[in-house]
Amino acid sequence: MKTPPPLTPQQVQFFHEEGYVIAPDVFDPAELEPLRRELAAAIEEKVQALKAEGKLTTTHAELDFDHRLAAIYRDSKDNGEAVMHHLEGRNSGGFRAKEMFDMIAHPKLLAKVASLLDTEEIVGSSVYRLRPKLPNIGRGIVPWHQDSGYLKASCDRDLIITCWVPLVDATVENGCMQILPRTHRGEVALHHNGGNAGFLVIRDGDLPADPGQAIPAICPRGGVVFMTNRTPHCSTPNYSDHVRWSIDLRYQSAATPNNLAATPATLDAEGRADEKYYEQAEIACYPPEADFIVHSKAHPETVADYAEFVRRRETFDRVKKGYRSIRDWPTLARG
Ligand SMILES: O=C(O)CCC(=O)C(=O)O
Repeated sequence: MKTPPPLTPQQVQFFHEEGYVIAPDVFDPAELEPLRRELAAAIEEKVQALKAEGKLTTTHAELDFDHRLAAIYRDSKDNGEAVMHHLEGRNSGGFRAKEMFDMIAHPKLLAKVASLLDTEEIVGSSVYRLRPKLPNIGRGIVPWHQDSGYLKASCDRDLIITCWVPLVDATVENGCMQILPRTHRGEVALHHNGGNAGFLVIRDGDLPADPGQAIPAICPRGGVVFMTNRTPHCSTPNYSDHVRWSIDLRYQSAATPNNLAATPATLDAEGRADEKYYEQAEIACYPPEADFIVHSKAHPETVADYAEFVRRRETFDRVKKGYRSIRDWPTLARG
């Protein structure tokens, strides 16, 4: 198969100077359809379960994927939350259907990531998220943060790339991200626990630049917003009538600390792994969630297929309770 094109040298330069780059045409929008269909099927599954339990009468089956969840939430906050929880927390750690993995491991995306990391040895992170941002509800609003705020401080100087992939056109109206450009080279800013919806937050005064300088990361369906782990970003409310569906995926060079070596030899009666496992998991920038090889020119036989991806994630979910806290941020003062 022909190797898909990397980012252009101009796009790579822009990324390193600005801390982000928006590539409008990474995918043919049709390539997002399998994931959109799978999500639509998962919504239908939960709607039918809620109906069978007598909690929901109007299923809104006539509405398309972009509108159905918004209507379910409008009718009943509890049902809307139940459906979102079903999607986001499916199998206790994020949506992990094959169609999601196919996006994470998509050759077109990995070719672009390789050009930003400047290596063909790429590790994918289980810290990927599905974000159904519903119209006019608060919990989709993500406060200012750098992804490094969630990662170990020892990885602050490493490059971990976030690929933000909208499944609908992302606009200012439906709450696309806001990005503070040219601010990714300094120290990681002070974050606080207890931001909106439980997210970490950088208070305006602790941001490396005036938030008024932020740019809206408008991105069409098929495009990708690439950001560094130290690029401050947030997202605003969705004022449209549809769900702003997106996924965010993370990648790093195989030379950056990871937990690939962590595979438990034994589990005790409480399901805890042996010490060696935790030591090897601890090395990673984000110890609790499984890293996996998504691309390797030197050792293609080590690249995880879907079964390996699921196996590693399930192992981590089973034994993850033993980790120390990732980062000791203070909590926002109330009042
Ligand atoms: O999707 C959003 O609104 C925010 C995404 C985000 O904060 C992230 O990908 O780190």
